[in-house]
Parts: sequence; structure tokens; C-alpha cells
Amino acid sequence: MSAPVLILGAGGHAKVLVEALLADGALMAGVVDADPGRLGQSVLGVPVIGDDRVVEDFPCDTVRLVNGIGSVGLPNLRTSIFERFSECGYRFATVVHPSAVVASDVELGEGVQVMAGVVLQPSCRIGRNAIINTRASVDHDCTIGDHTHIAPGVTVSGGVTIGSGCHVGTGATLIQGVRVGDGSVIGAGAVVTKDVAAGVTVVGVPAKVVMR
Ligand code: JB3
Repeated sequence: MSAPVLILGAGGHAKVLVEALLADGALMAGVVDADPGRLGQSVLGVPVIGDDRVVEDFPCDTVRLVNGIGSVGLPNLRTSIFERFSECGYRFATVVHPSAVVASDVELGEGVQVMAGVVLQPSCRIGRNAIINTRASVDHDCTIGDHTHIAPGVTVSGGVTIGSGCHVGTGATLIQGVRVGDGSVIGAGAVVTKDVAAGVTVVGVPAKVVMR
């Protein structure tokens, strides 16, 4: 029996995770949120039991954390929370909605979140703390870096490499073989036909750099 899960954050992203975890039969320890107004509320029936200080009430080996922070906060709150609790010895659960299609040899790093309707084709490698959000499709031989968010409805063709800390916006399309550098942002609906350098923002069809 796996250890129960404690969810960090009580917003929209956490709600989607709770739904996936309940569908998968996970045991729930509760939800923690920085907003004191959330104490006593619940997320799909899972109670909010306090803020991040409550995590310390659970020894590392008795609980698995789930990073319920999505795209809020700059610099990236989601990444810093993951690193902070990892350094304290906590482990993050990997969440895969039962409706996702994940090929048998796909490698999922610690804390990866694969939402409903996702397709991950053979030989993909997904880095730690990455989100593959609702109904995204990642085709064969792709590599997605740590902490990268693939937003709902993104289509990633075969052999694409996306660096760490990237955001690929809702409904974007990346053609086969392109490479995206660390920390870049792909705007919603963009069509990426060429490599994207690190640390830039691209938008449009075909995607062009708008910010360095
Ligand atoms: O687009 C989609 C499908 N999902 C988005 C997701 C990826 O990112 C979603 O629509 C939102 O844009 C965003 O979801 P998220 O991160 O859940 O945002 P929000 O609904 O605003 O909730 C953030 C929650 O995190 C709030 O309840 C905050 O109080 C809480 N929070 C902020 N800082 C924190 C901390 N909670 C904890 N435990 N620790 C913190 O440091």
C-alpha cells in the first residue's frame, strides 16, 4: 500500500490533481494552502488542514507530496516548492490519470503529473515536476525537461526536445524534431516550426520571437 498523499495548494491545479488521485484510488492525507482563509474548506471533499508548516507534522517516510501549485507566482513558485521540500527529504508522487495513454517504455521523473486524456508515445522522457496537462499529446522519442508545463491541448510531434522550466501554452503545436531551450515560453496556439533558443518567448503561426 502506497503512503497517503498531501497536496500543496488548493487552487484549480490542485483540484484537477485531486480528481486524478481519487480516480486512481489514492489515500488522501489532506491539502495545505498558504491562504489562511482556506483552512476548514475542502477540495473535492479532501480537507484543507493548514499551510505549509503542517507538512512538518508528517515525517518524510509517512507521506508523499503532490505539487498542487500550477502556473502561479514568479519566479516560479511551483519549482521552488518542489526543490524546497525535496531538500528536506520529502518525495513527490507521480500522478497519472487513469484515462491517460502512456506507452510502456516512457520514463516519468519524480513528481510528474499526467492529466486526463493525455497521450505519451513510446520512448518519451519526462523530467521531474513536469506537468503534461489535459488532452496534450507527446509523440515518440520526445524529451521534456524538469519543471516544464505542457498546457492543455498541446501537440508535440516526434523527436522534439523541450528544455527545463519551459511553458508551452494551450493548444500550441511543435513539429517533429524541433528543440526548445531552457526557460522559454511558447504562446498559446503557436506553431513552432524551427528551434527556439533558451529564455525567449515565441508566439504566432509560424512562431516568432517577441521577447528575449
Ligand atoms: O490551465 C490550467 C488547466 N490550469 C492552470 C494551472 C496550470 O495553473 C490554472 O488554470 C491556473 O492558472 C494555475 O493553477 P493554480 O496554480 O492552482 O492557481 P490558483 O487556482 O490561483 O491557485 C493557487 C493556490 O496556491 C492558491 O489557493 C494559493 O493560496 C496557493 N498558494 C500560493 N502560494 C500556496 C502557496 N499554497 C501553498 N501550499 N504554498 C505556497 O507557498
